[in-house]
Amino acid sequence: MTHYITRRSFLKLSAAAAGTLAIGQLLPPMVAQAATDAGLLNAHGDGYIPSMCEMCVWRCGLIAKVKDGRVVKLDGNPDHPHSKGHLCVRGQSGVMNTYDPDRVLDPLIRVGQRGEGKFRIASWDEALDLTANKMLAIKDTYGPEAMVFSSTHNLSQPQFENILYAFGSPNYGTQRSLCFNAMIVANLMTYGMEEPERIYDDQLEYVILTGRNLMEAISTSETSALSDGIARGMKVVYLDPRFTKTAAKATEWLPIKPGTDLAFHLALLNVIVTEDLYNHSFVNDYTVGFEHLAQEIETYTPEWAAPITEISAETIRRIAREFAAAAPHALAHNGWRTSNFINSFHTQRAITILNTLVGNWNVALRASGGESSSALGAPPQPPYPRSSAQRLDGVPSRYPVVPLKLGVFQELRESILSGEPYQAHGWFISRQNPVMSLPDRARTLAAFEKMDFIATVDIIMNDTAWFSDVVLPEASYLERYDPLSPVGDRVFLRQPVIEPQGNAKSALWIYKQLGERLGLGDYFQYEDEEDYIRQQLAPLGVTLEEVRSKGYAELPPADDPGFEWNTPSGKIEIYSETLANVNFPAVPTWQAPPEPPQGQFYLLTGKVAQSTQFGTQNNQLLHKYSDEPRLWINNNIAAERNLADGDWVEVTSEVGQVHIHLQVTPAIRPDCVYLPPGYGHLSKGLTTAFGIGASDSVLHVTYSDPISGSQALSQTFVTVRKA
Ligand SMILES: Nc1nc2c(c(=O)[nH]1)N[C@H]1C(S)=C(S)[C@@H](COP(=O)(O)OP(=O)(O)OC[C@H]3O[C@@H](n4cnc5c(=O)[nH]c(N)nc54)[C@H](O)[C@@H]3O)O[C@H]1N2
Ligand SMILES: Nc1nc2c(c(=O)[nH]1)N[C@H]1C(S)=C(S)[C@@H](COP(=O)(O)OP(=O)(O)OC[C@H]3O[C@@H](n4cnc5c(=O)[nH]c(N)nc54)[C@H](O)[C@@H]3O)O[C@H]1N2
Ligand code: SF4
Ligand SMILES: [Mo]
Repeated sequence: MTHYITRRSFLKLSAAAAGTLAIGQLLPPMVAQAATDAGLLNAHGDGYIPSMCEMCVWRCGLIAKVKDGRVVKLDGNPDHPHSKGHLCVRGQSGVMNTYDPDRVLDPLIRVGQRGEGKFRIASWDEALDLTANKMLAIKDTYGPEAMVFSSTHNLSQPQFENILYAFGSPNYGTQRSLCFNAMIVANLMTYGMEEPERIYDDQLEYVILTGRNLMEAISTSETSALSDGIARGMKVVYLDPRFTKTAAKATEWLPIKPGTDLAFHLALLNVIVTEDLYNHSFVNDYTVGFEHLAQEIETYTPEWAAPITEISAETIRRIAREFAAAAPHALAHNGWRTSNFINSFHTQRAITILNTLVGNWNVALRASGGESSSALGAPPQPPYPRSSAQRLDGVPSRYPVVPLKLGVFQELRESILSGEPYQAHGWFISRQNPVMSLPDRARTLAAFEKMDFIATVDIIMNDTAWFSDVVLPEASYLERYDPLSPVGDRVFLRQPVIEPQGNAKSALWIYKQLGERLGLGDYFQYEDEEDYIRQQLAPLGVTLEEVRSKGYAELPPADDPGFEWNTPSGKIEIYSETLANVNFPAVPTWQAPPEPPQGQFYLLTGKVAQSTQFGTQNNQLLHKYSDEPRLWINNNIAAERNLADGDWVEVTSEVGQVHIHLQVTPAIRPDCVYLPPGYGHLSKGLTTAFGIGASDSVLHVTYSDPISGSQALSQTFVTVRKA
């Protein structure tokens, strides 16, 4: 049967699915039993079941209301430290993630040309056999390294990683270099840890947010802590070329010139050192290299930074003094998506050092208790085979300080295109949409053309699945188990609150089945999903049955490392010998980023509260809350250029062109434009989202920060003219 995905055939498919639902979607029996025993479900099987949200990577605790075998409402679980009883608008709309009429509910095998959208429905056996055979053929002909794997952070990533490392490929693309490499690598070089936890206690008085738009780019716990802090008078300084919702809540909005945050922070360091406002005993006892910094920043005065940042010297000096006066109850937030410019690594290092100089460790920042997961069990498995092949993304040869698990995804794509140092032939993708998230979409599609085989695991026909040869449909987060999720001193359970629709399956099942077909069964020593979780829970002495009704189990408290850092010196490294050894500046130093030529604009990206990346625009509930995405342009510039609100414009960068309606607003600097992300889909299998807006990935030029490998997402310059 040829399944040509058009709106009509999707509707036909979904009508068939709805037919099966109408005669009674089932609750998973063991889950329903536990909820009934705990008094959460009534005799008809209606009531409440705890689980976890997956509308973004934050994984808040939820309580699903089920009625007649269907999920009808989602609320926050008050016991979860992230959500504390609340779900954001995306979390509350998660019902339509499961009941999206565009869900892929059967394995699909491509029958037309790539990108044509012609697929036929296949059985799991056929789709998995085909996938395994193609992967093994590539391995036999070119070696395991010719298979590339990529996935974005999720709970079944350990099973995904088992497939790739046991298969023997070193080529692993994650979203991290498009997201937070600069921040993570800077933290590793300074504190020897990926990300210290930020403490928002009642004492915090002063926060500097560098492009961290917490009111829209949501992390529930931090977003609500920020609101609470503002309500009790905490001062918030917010740097962003756009007036975002966080700017609206901040005490002070500084519309900094893009790419110059480094100059701003270097000048803060200059004032704090030259005016002797730093914490001498903390610096003496717990840091190395202060004198190198003091020397480097001598010339970085507020007067030097003012014309660069377009923030006055008085303002910079005042903020430095206020920050130091509030210390240690002061926090310079190191951001999350810190992939803006090729100097973002130094910006991040400057921020870590600003925190260090005022000695806010264990007051505003502390070691994160991330290692509590080591208290969990896991099925036994053999060690991975050693891969002698070079990684295609240039880690560590060209990126010596980037950890392997971070990688440099956009460089991996470049190597596929160049065929150097060797040619990749296959790509296995899960829970990721590189067609949209990598810069320069045309190059990503060209890289796909070089592939003999592409397989994608997703819940909908995302743009990457649209260009794949096989699509393996995962059950949605309300329909499946995942490995446990440790958060602080608890471990949370994702459990199915309804049975999967159609033939969708959990990732735990999919990877085990694929692993066995690849001859890697030893890496998947669990009977089924419940057995896997039982093995995880075993050392805690609690049963899965006990965890089901509460949704979590307690973990033994993690050790508090206090004032110990996992750096070569055991101290906070203001000067990093590790960086010096590979010929990178060992203390932050000014690097001017490129600026747009006359008449062009910086193209900015930034999250919106009602969608997650590129994966939720097709959600029919969220769609209702979303305005048409338009290109923001400053009102004075629009007037100068005779452009009006709503005009249809042509936006052109050196690599691509899009067309979009204009939004004329004073809420953006005159030298910038902003395109809300997540639209401009290529997949016609997304019938709600297709045809709306434009994708900035068409315009983004590929630039990697040479130290952290972060893609510089604000470093694309565009022209705008009436179309
Ligand atoms: N609702 C929602 N929440 C999310 C997500 C989502 O998709 N939707 N995604 C999650 C993820 S994966 C991430 S990484 C985080 C990201 O959260 P954030 O770190 O806040 O990142 P963005 O929203 O991408 O960008 C923040 C701001 O940076 C500004 N900006 C651009 N260039 C510069 C510059 O040079 N300097 C300064 N100071 N600002 C600049 C942009 O105008 C934008 O407003 O959000 C998380 N939370
Ligand atoms: N232009 C531009 N590019 C960017 C950014 C930007 O703001 N603008 N942001 C950058 C950042 S911060 C990040 S983190 C990356 C994100 O980049 P990606 O990770 O590539 O993008 P997502 O849209 O988050 O991809 C997640 C995919 O998971 C699918 N999915 C959802 N639920 C499930 C599930 O239960 N199972 C499975 N198997 N799949 C599921 C969704 O349908 C979606 O296709 O993009 C980066 N690139
Ligand atoms: S922040 Fe929102 S979308 Fe993300 S897990 Fe929490 S409720 Fe879900
Ligand atoms: Mo991200």
